[in-house]
Amino acid sequence: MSDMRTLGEFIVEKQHEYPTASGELSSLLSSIRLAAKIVHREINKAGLVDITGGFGSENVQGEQQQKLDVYANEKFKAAMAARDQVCGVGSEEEDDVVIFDEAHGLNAKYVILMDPLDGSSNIDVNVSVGTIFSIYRRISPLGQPANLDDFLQPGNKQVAAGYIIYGSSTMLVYTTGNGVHGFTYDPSIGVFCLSHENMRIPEEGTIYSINEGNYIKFPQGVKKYLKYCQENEPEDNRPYTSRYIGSLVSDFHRNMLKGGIYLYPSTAAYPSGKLRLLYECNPMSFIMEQAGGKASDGKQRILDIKPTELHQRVPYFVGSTHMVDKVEAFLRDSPDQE
Ligand code: AHM
Ligand code: MG
Repeated sequence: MSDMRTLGEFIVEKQHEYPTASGELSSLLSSIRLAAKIVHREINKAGLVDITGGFGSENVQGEQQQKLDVYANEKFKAAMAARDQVCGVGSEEEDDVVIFDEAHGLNAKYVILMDPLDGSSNIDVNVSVGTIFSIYRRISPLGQPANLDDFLQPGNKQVAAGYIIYGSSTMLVYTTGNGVHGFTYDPSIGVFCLSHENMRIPEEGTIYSINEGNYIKFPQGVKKYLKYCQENEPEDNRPYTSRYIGSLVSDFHRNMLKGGIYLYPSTAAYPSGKLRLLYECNPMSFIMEQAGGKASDGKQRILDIKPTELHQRVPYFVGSTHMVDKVEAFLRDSPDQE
């Protein structure tokens, strides 16, 4: 039940907890809130107007872009460019980083990385999609254009991260490193209301989420872990339940609320995993750790990986701590031949 605090009020309230805060991050989060409302509106009319379907172009990873991918990318970029807090944007939908080198961009201290519309192939079939974002303080000096190094920082340097899920209701979930908070959008008044303060994931869960169609090429450790999930051990709540939407934000959100694990290991089509480190795995991992869960590439903490490329992919295991520990143990005990 909402306690009638809005996202805007909550952001201001939290800012007071940091005496040195200048308000720029708060203002940046407000820009995201605005773009989220616009994208929410567009997604909700996707079935009504001729806006769904392929856009005819491919993004840098060779995937077909949907119209709403492009729309969301433009809206989030425009919301960032219109204010003074962001000096550049990295996006799944942009081949290269976009640097804001006008006067206000030069003096802005944050960069943002985003997947403006993740899981967008689900829109045509009325399944939930999401926006994911990750915010860093720039490392290049103020007064100069930002550069790629500002974006290639490890995830443990994030100052904020969040996602918006456009589902049966639209929600915005974010962290600034002090817990995870969720806000549900009330479209009748155009406001995000606090609905999930201080979200925590159970340490142990009973849901596993993976695209089992790729099974044949999974690492041995993952195959063994899946068998473990399916074994009949009622005292241990096994067999677990399999749930896979194929939309990271939705699968993640459900697992965070109920307890579970999401896995995207290496596959035949994606030998390094499918998901992108900088704007999918890092922000989700920051949120997951802040909610008391764990995120790993199978061997190491996602947030400690030093990125080398903007669109880098990584195997991904995220969710309830004990479940991620378990899959790591299986991977350690059953290494694949290199
Ligand atoms: P996208 O960024 O091209 O939308 O791909 C990311 C999506 C995730 O949301 C989802 O978890 C995953 O890809 C599903 O992949 P698959 O269809 O291979 O199971
Ligand atoms: Mg994506």
